[in-house]
Amino acid sequence: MRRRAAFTFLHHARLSRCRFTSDASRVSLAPLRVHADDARERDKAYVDRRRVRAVGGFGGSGCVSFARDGGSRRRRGADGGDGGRGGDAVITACGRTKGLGEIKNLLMGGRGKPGGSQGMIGSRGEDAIATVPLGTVVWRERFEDDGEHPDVVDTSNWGTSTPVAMNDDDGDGDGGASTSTRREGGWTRPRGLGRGAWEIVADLTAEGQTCVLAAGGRGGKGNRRMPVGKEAGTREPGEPGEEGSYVLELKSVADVGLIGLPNAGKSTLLRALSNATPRVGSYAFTTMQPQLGAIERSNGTSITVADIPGLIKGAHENRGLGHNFLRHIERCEAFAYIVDVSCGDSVKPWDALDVLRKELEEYLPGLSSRPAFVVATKTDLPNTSRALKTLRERAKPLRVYAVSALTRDGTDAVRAAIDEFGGDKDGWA
Ligand SMILES: Nc1nc2c(ncn2[C@@H]2O[C@H](COP(=O)(O)OP(=O)(O)OP(=O)(O)O)[C@@H](O)[C@H]2O)c(=O)[nH]1
Ligand SMILES: [Mg+2]
Repeated sequence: MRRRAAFTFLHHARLSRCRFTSDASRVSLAPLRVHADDARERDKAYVDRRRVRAVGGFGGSGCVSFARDGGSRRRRGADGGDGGRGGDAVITACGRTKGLGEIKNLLMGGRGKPGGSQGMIGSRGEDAIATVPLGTVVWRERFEDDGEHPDVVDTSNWGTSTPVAMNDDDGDGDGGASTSTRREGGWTRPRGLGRGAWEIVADLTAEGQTCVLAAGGRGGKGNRRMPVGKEAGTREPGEPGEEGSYVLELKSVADVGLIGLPNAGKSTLLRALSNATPRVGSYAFTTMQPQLGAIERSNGTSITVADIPGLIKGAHENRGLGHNFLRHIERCEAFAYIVDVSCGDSVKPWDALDVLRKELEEYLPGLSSRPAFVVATKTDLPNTSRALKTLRERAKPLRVYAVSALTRDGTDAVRAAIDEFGGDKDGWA
C-alpha cells in the first residue's frame, strides 16, 4: 500500500515538473529551471539537411449529371462540372525559420474536390506549404536511364564524403552514377550522397521566395464537356499529382563569417559587435549551429555576420563538426579569422591561422583567397603583446585587429573594418 502511494506521488511530481530537495522529508514544488537545457536541446535539434518526398494532390473527379425539366423526369442535357485541381507541395523561404527540423518527410498536396451538377467546378485541393530558412538549396533527384529508383539511394554516409563542387569530377568510384553526373556537365549531388543523379532546382535566398516541388494533378472532366452520344453519361477521374524526391540543404546566407578554433572567442565577439546573443562558454564547441548577427552600417544598411561553430584540424575530412558547418561557410563573401593570442590553449595564434586557412582551402579550393582579415582576441589577458607582434608579422598581408571582446577594447575598429568591406567588397583583399 505504502509502495503504491509512493509511486502515485512520484508520478504526479514528474507530471508537474517539480523537483526534490536534498532533504527527503521536504519536497519543493518549484518548477524546474529549464532555460539552459532548452537552449542546448534547441541547438541539438538544429537540422540543416532534410530528405523530402513531395507529392502533388490528386485532381478531383468530374461529375455526371443531367439537368431536368421542372417537375417532369425528362433530361434536358449533361451539366456535370469538372473536378478541382489537386493542391501543390510547396516550400517558401522565411527569415524567421531557423532550421529544417520542422519539415516533414512527406509533403503532400490536398485532393481536389469533385465537380458538381449545374456545371459546378470542384474546389482546388489545399496546397501543402512548408517554410524553410533563407539560404535553402533545393536538390531534386533525377531518374537515370537505367531506371534507378530514388528510394535505393544510400543515405548512411551523409556528412562523410569529400566535398562535391559544381562540375566536379567526383571520383568516388561508383561507376555509372558518377559518369552520368559528369555527362550533364552541371550536375552534381548533395554533399555526402554517393549515388544517384541530382540537380539544383532552386536556391531560396530571399524572403517569400517559393518553389513548387510537386504540382497537383488536373481535375477530371465532367460530362458537361461531352454532352452528346454515349459519352454524355461518362466522366473522367482526376489525375495524380507530380512526385519527386528532394534534398533540402541549408547554407547560411551571411556576408562575413567568423572562423576560428573552438574557444577562440567568436561568439563573444559577435555579441560585442551585434545584437545577436549566441551562447558563450569556456569549453570547446559551445556553439553547435551557425548564429547570425546584423551589424548596422554608417549608411543605414546592415551586414550579416555569421558565428560559425569551432573548426579543428581535419574538419575538411569531417572531424569535429566537420561538413555540418563548413557548408555554412561557402556563401560568406569574406572571412574574419578569429585567433586567441593569449595562447590559453597552447596553440600559437599564427599556427591557428595556418590551420584555419588550410582547412578552408582543403574543403573548397579558392575559399581561403576570399577577402579576409584577422582578429586577435583576448588581448586583455597578460603576456599577449609579443604573440601579437609575431602574429602581425606572420599574417601579412592580412590586416590584424587586436581586440578584447570581453572589455570591448578594439571592437570599434573591427566594426569599422566590416563597414568598409560593405562599401568596397575588395576592401581587405
Ligand atoms: N579574457 C577574455 N576572455 C574571452 C574573450 N573572448 C572570449 N573569452 C572567453 O573565452 C571563452 C570562449 O568564448 P566563446 O565566445 O564561447 O568562444 P567560441 O570561439 O565561440 O567557442 P566555440 O563556440 O566553442 O567554438 C569564454 O569563456 C569567454 O568568456 C576576451 O576577449 N577576453
Ligand atoms: Mg561559440
